[in-house]
Formats: sequence, C-alpha cells, structure tokens
Amino acid sequence: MRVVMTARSVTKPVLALAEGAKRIEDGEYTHRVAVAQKDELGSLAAAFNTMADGIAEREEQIKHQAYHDRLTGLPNRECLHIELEKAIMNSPSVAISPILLMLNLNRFKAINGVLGLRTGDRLLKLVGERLGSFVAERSMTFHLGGDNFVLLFPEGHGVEHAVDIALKVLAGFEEPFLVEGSPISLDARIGIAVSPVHGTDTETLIKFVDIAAHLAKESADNFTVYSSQLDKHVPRQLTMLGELRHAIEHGDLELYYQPKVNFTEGRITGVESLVRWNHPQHGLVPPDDFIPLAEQTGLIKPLTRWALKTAFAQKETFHQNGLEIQVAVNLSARNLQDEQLPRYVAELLQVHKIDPASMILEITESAIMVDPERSMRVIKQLDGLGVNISIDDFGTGFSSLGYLQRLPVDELKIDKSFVTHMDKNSNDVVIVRSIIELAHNLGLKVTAEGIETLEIYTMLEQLGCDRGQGYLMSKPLTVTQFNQWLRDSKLGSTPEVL
Ligand code: G
Ligand code: G
Ligand code: MN
Repeated sequence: MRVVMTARSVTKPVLALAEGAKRIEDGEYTHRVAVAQKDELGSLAAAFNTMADGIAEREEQIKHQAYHDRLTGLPNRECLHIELEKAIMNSPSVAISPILLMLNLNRFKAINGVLGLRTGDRLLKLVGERLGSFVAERSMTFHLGGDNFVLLFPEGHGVEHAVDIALKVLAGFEEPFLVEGSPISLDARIGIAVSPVHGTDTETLIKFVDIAAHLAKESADNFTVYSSQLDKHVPRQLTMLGELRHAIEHGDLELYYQPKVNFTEGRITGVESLVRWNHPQHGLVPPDDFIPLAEQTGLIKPLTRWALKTAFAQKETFHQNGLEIQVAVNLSARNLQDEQLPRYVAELLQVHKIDPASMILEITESAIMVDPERSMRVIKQLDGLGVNISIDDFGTGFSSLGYLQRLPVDELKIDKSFVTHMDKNSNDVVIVRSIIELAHNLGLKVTAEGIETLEIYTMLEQLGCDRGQGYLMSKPLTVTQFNQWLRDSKLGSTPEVL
C-alpha cells in the first residue's frame, strides 16, 4: 500500500511536468505546472514555471523588436504594412478609406551634426510623442527610421480630410521642441496619399506617400498631395478591373505549371500552378500586375476559386494519365478570411476524387498575419480535409516560431531572394541552411525556389533540401508545354509512366 502511494505521488507531478514541457514545445508558454509539494519535485515545478515565464517574456520581446522602432518604441515599417493592409481590407466603402501622411524633417542631418546624435535621438522621441497627440482613436503613428514618420488614418474621408490633418500637424510643429532647456525648431514636411484615389493596395500607397514626402521637401508648401500619376493611373485601373472580371468569367485566365524536382529521387514529383492572363490587347499579363488589384477589390475570391477548380481538374487529368504529381495552388491573404473556402475545397476533392495529400496550398507568412486568428481557423479546416499546407516566401515575413508551430504546416518554401545568389553570398547560404534545419526539426519538407544554376542546385542537394523549383529546371509552362517538357527531360521519368 505504501509503495503504491509513493509511486503515485511521484508519477503525478512528473506527468504534470511532462505535460508542461510538451506545451512549451507546442509554443504555449502561459500554462503553469501545479505541483504543490515542498520536496524536490515542488522546487523543480517552480523552476519550470519561472523558465516558462522567461521564454514567454523573451518571445514577447523578440516580437516587439520585430515590429517596433528601437529608439522611439513606435511601430515600424513592417507594422505599417500589416496595419495598412488591414485598413484597406476593412474599409467599409470608397468614401471611408485609409489616409497616409508621411512626415520628414528638413535639414535633420544638419541638426544631428551640430547638436550631436544624442540630441538628435532625443528630438526624434519628442517628435514621435508630439505626433501621437494628433492621432485619435483607431489611427496610428509609425516610425520608419531616421526622421521618417507615418500617420495612418484607417477611416479617412478623402484628400480634403487628409490636407486638414496635415495642416493641424504642421501647426503643431510651429511650437519648438525643448531639449535640455533649449528650444529647437523643426521644419516638418508632409507627403499625403489617399485611398482609393491614389492607389488601392499597400505597396502603391506606401510608394506614393514616399514620393509625395520627397516632393514636399523641395516644395514651397510644406505639404504635398500625391498627384502626378493620378490622372494616368486611376482610369487604367478601373478599365483593368472590368476586364479582369470579364477574364475570370470568360476563361481568359490560364494556369501555368512550374515543375518541382524532388532532390532525393532526382525527378519531378510536383508542380506549382501560377495564373496568367491572356489579355486580348496586352498579351500575356503577369500576376504581379493584376493579383494586387484583385486582392483589393474582392475579385480575388472568384479568381482563387477559378484557380482551385482548374488545378484540381488538372490534377485529375494528370492522375488519369498515370502521372502522380503533387499540385500546388497559391492562396491570398483575403482567401484566408473566407470561411467558405474549406467547403469549396472539400467539394472539389470529392468531385475529382483526389487524394487530398496530393494537393498543396501555398500561403505567405504576411497573409496569415493580417488576421491571425481567423486565418488559423481557415487553415486548420483546410488541413482537416487532408490537403497539404505550405508557407510561401518563407524568411521574408515576421511570423514568430510560436505561430509556425501551431499551424498545421507541411512545407516551407524558401524565398527565392535567399536562393538565387547563394553561390555568391555566404550569408544567404547560412540563412538557407538554417531554414532547412528548422523545417526538418519541425518535421516539415523544404522547397527552395529560384534555382537558376546547376551550382546552386548542387549546393541545395548537399544541404539536404527536399525539393527545388526554378528556371534551371524550367520556367512556368502551359499544360501542353509541361507534358512535352516532361517527356524530354531526364527529370521527367516517373515510375508510373515507365
Ligand atoms: O508567376 P509569377 O509567376 O510571376 O507569380 C508572381 C506572383 O503571383 C507570385 O507571388 C505568386 O504567388 C502569385 N500568383 C501566381 N498565381 C497565383 C494564383 O493563382 N493565386 C494567387 N493568389 N497568387 C498567384
Ligand atoms: O508564389 P511565389 O511568390 O513563390 O511565385 C513564384 C514566382 O517565382 C513566380 O513569379 C515565378 O515565375 C518565379 N520564379 C520561378 N522560378 C524562378 C527562378 O528561377 N528565378 C526567378 N527569378 N524567379 C523564378
Ligand atoms: Mn508560390
């Protein structure tokens, strides 16, 4: 009897500790091990809980550093991208849309030079604080580094509203800043870009507000509204929008397929599908020219459904021809907010009688970060169907490892920016090697994209990379071209075909 008691009072706390360790491994740091005993196990549990706190705190710090400027503590450029993306997606109408103001300080370099870097730093902190007093609820100040600040008003009301804000901010800068008792006047200049008149996507708006801010530096006025391209840009986008809708409905889009080689087997075991638009006047339009537009206008939903439908049907045809290859489809940020998507995918799996694991859905890190909770729900449902999930452009986003662990991911795709110059840049090799190790430690497959030379192919093979994709093997091809390529290439032989 006594023996049993002792065994129990040891196993239970040990089990509690093991459970705690498992949770930490899964990226959950808030769990506390409850072991009340006053013996060694009790102290071990206490030490364990302190360790969990430490890890949680460090993860918070790392996350904070990734998204905040170190000097002012304000959200940084990465954060601006995410917040602007959110603001664009959530803008309720054309009349209520994001406004961006970018503020630069004229001759700030000279101030730094004359008064010293410490005073310069002190001033930048004060500028950040003063800007904070102009942002009401739901608007934000960002510090992009140096003397470069951005104000984002997610629910703006057009150009006049933006100018109104700029004038208020400029008036606020007429009051000198006090540094160690001395008043210092700063010459603030503001650039303005407003959605949707100047652009409807994150990249464009940030680019245009930057141009406007540069113009403001040279200008007699101390603010400039972006405009030079306005007249050319907007009508073109509107025409494109109508044409794109037509293209989705009438089949002017086409899926191209880029082979993915399996390094161990030395043959093609997958393809990534990439959409192209056969435009009646402009010829073949690359996705970078219309995917952002589709993403900002809701057209991405029918576009992605079209891509999924086409890729799944193609997968069935490959299978009927005895070709067992995994087919990848790209999803956009907005698709991860679409809670109907998993059901659509489930239907396609059923209609085409496809082995779910032979389909792989590529999502980018930044897409997940737009609304992590909702994305997670959609991704988990997709995973529940048995389809594979891949993180695209891996290494370019800022998702924490905690997220990665909680997502049901099957593959990481190393962004081509790390791969394409691996032969000349040893930093790239370090990054690529670390991503491969990280993936393998998490039990994931790794694909390297952007392989353009045999040298890089060999390096990746030696680093233990699982799969590769790039112009060395082939650029994206039409189905007909792909089938032909597969017959001609020595990478094409599949056991099923032989
Ligand atoms: O094929 P490149 O082929 O130029 O593709 C450029 C970009 O467009 C890539 O980032 C790719 O992920 C994206 N893209 C290509 N096809 C699709 C698609 O069907 N859906 C989505 N959402 N993005 C795509
Ligand atoms: O979805 P993703 O962003 O991963 O899209 C892949 C993109 O990479 C497509 O635009 C495709 O055309 C492009 N691509 C594929 N192979 C190579 C390559 O070897 N070099 C370069 N520069 N681009 C490539
Ligand atoms: Mn991709």
